Amino acid sequence: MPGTTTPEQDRIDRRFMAAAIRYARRHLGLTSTNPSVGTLIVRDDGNGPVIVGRGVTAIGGRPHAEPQALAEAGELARGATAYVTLEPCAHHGRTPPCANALVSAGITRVVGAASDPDPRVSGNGYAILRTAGIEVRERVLAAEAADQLAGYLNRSVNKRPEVILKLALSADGMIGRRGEGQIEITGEVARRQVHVMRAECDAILIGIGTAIADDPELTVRLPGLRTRSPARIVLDRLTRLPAASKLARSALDVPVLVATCEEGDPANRAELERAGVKFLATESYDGRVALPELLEDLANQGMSRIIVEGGADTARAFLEDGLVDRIALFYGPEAIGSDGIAAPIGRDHIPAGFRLVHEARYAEDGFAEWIRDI
Ligand code: AOF
Ligand code: ZN
Repeated sequence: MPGTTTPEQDRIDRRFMAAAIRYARRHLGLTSTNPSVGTLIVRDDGNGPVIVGRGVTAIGGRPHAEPQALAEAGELARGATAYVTLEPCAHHGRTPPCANALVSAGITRVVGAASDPDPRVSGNGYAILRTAGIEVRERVLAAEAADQLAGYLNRSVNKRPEVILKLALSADGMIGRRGEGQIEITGEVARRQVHVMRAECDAILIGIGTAIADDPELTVRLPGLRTRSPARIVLDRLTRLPAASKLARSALDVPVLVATCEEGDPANRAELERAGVKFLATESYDGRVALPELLEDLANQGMSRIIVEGGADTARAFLEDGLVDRIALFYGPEAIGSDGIAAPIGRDHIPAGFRLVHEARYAEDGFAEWIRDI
């Protein structure tokens, strides 16, 4: 009930919701079409609030977060508060609705963050709780939860994955040097952060120019996270990806999807297929792969978050089509000079409608991230 929360209760609610959001991050990128939701069961027996149950949507998307947290809490759930990063579900899927599970377990207060646009849930989850006499507080850290759930929310609302545009910029706003392929702009700590971002996505996407010039591997190479490499997608209208590329040679270990058009080279395609590369049939528009249709197909395959990692033309194409939802810029300390390839955007040239949500320093490098509302 708005207006009846004391400042002390508000402080507690924000603290535990922040913890629930951090907990939900564990399975970001691993829950397929389902969002990675976090639930904490918290009770206060007079000595301050204590977490007695935790749940995060299971890998693959089920079970949901709430029943897992309730199972851990057991009888301690009776009279406790549940913190949920997304409105609890109200529909009968493979399991009964989470809203009903919270009621049956004897939870007396529910604090929610993001609302669920899924028409089976939207408003109905909270209604089940209120009808059962549970006190419900909505929208605590709603913006923070929506930031984390952006992949799921985009897929539900816009029918396409969240597109994250990641660029590493030199001090003079360049992303590379002409004719030199991959050059080091940021240091090791920043590169590791990129690998964490990759691990939380369903696919990494690049243009064929970058695939040929840099011959990148595009995997997650952090200790303990090597199994978290998402699929690699190459925009390759004419099917030019070399069969000898690192991408093609590793296609049996980590999926490679080539978005190609009718005009693509059939002989090279056959060779790539033998190497295990998969193809996405796409339309061409204005001499390049039609991006809205491609994204729709990827959403239909269950993808919720795509990270676009280059090059400049691919970045520009996504920006021009208005298909970027999150901009993640890393800034190295050194300038490249006049033979550099200019980035289509920079710290001072962020398209309208985006707002700054994170800033960080990774050793010598800077980082900033912007999102726009869904
Ligand atoms: C929750 N808790 O942890 C998650 C929820 O196909 P189903 O039955 O798994 O339902 C998918 C929907 O459930 C999904 O669209 C979203 O509305 C909700 N996800 N809900 O109560 C959770 N992951
Ligand atoms: Zn549920």
